[in-house]
Amino acid sequence: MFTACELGVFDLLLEDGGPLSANTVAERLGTSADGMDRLLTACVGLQLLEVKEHQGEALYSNTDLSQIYLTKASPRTLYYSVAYYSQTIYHCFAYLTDAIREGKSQYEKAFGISSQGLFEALYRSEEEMLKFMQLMNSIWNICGKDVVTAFDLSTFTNIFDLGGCTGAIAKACISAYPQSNVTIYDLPKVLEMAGKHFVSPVEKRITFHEGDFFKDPIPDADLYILARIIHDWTEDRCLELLTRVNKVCKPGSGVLLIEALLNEDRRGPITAQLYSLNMLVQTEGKERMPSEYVSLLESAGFKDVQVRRTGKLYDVILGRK
Ligand code: SAM
Ligand code: ASE
Repeated sequence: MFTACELGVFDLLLEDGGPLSANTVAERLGTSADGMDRLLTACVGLQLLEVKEHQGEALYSNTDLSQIYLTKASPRTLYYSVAYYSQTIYHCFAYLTDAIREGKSQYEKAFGISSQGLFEALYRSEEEMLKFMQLMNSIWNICGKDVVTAFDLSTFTNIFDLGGCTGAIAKACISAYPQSNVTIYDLPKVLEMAGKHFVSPVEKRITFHEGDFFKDPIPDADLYILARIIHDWTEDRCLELLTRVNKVCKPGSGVLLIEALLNEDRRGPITAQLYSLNMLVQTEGKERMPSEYVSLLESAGFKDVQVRRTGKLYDVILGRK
């Protein structure tokens, strides 16, 4: 799947329209004929391609699944997620055995780098930063609306998205809540990239605020969203960050965590279980159960903590000061 995506197999079959032979695909994409023939056959086995015989020749076309999720131009594309999994996460998983032995991230080992911290490594070049941001952005095309509507957030009009990255959650918020204004709080270089590639200046209800959420002031707001932030960090760092957020909250203000929740008995869902291994090989964090988020939020001073599952990949936890 990774290779077919990266070579542009699904994009070619979409653009061309008609079913194509392995030879034609190989020619158009500049690959070996034999290699492409085997790859397309394997994609049929994975149900990513359909094949039919025409005058003794096998002709390939996309399945609905690959057309929707694996072509670059689709509004629900996961192309950029697949690219990141292929180029980055897959390499870290090659060291999963070491990660389990040592109980720590293998990211620097996998890429032969050394750095001060997680995001210094992830953002070691503009190219890497953009790839990570595209990964972060893509899943919200599929479940952004579900996470921002799991609770009624219409009473919150001044929203800060801490570590808001490409603004995907901010866009989902302003489209679900006509009264809301959202500020994306993130590191300066991330916001620079977000402005260039992801957020249009026409969008007056989205603004940027540069800062380091561990060190710099966090401005006043009635709701703070932290999507996939807590799962990146150690228990101590999480408590430090949530306590900082609690300090700037007024009574009645809220904090909304968006994360992939494990079941309380940790027997599932399989996506969250695998994401937790992903957090191990790549970060200092992990995926958590609802009770763990409730206790983190309560330790940071929040109360009335509620948990909602969306039935999709990511779930939500709402706390109040
Ligand atoms: N919330 C986005 C989402 O769910 O798609 C992005 C999540 S990403 C895992 C973590 C985000 O936190 C990145 O955009 C990163 O740049 C930002 N971040 C990391 N450390 C930060 C810091 N110290 N201050 C502000 N933002 C930070
Ligand atoms: C992080 C999230 C991720 C840090 C590193 C990461 C993911 C991959 N590497 O906070 C996200 C995985 N989830 C999806 C839907 O791709």
